[in-house]
Amino acid sequence: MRTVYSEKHKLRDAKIEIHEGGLVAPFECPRRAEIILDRVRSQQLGEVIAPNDFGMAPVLAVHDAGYVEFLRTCAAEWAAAGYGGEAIANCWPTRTMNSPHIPRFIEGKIGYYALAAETTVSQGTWEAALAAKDVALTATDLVLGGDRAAFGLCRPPGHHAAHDQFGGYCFLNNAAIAAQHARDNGANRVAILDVDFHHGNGTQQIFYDRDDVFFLSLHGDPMDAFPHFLGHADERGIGAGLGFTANYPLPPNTPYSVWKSRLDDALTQITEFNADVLIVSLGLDTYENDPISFFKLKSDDFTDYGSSLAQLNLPTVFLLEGGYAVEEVGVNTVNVLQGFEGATI
Ligand code: OKP
Ligand code: ZN
Repeated sequence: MRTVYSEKHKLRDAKIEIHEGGLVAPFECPRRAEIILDRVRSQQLGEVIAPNDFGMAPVLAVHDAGYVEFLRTCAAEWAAAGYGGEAIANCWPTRTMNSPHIPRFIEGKIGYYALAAETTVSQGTWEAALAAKDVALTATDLVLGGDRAAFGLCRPPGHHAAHDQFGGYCFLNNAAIAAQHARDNGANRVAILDVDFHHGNGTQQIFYDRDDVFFLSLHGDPMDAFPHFLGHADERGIGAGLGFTANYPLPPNTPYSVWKSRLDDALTQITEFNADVLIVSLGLDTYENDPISFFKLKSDDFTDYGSSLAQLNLPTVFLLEGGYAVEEVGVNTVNVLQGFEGATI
């Protein structure tokens, strides 16, 4: 399969992340993408191509215009306020302060649009996020054009980004933008399968009331893991969307055998949905040695489930999300893709 990659991911190179009571170098770092690209090349997965520029329309099809303008201007407004470092939220409209007014000053505005504080908006973040959505859209076009599958090597990731919120290392929701693009270009039903360790709260929120995009996610139970406030099994969609969201929260130390049985259930639901296109939010942080996650998948397990995904026999777009065991993230990513390609259907 072909891989879509943009060097512009390197423009997302934040220096700090709030983690366990201190500041650390961000887990979501440029080296992740370089290691994955190296592995794609050394395993000769297929051609590596650059993205096309799709402009802003596919972004505005799923994200709020004010939010997008905030992302575009945030780093500059932070600097213009005389603030140093990287733009970071420290105050939110919480449960007891939920007025709809959006502050004009950047310190309030960033709190309004943030869903978590670990993620800064550094210089270059916007340009990298734009490149990532173009990577996702280009990979989607390959599949809409007849490729069996394609890999969008997206960075920064996207699945935590909601209609008008960033956080969890995500700014634009690449998978949601891709799914809507598929809907607008001939696919009647799109399934988004999120296998990242973390719940894809942003993707769920964007499609929660819709019956044309089925969102399914396996993840660490939010009672124990980020994003803490969404991803419970009783979240199943609303209105027309009821039954078109499926969550599989799983406990600490979940082994592959248990994870795989939940995956098989999700795959059955995707088959019954009769999807035209499958988008996989491909996080590799289910790996046993991931530094911020608690599942126990081994490298060979990624090959195994890649082969199961192929059994759906659907045009499939893989979009990179998380995975922070940097030295192994290339092997684990390409294992999924080679498991998919090596499957006999
Ligand atoms: C982004 B993606 C761990 C805190 C983690 C943010 C995690 C973002 C994950 N104690 N905080 O889903 O891989
Ligand atoms: Zn994750």
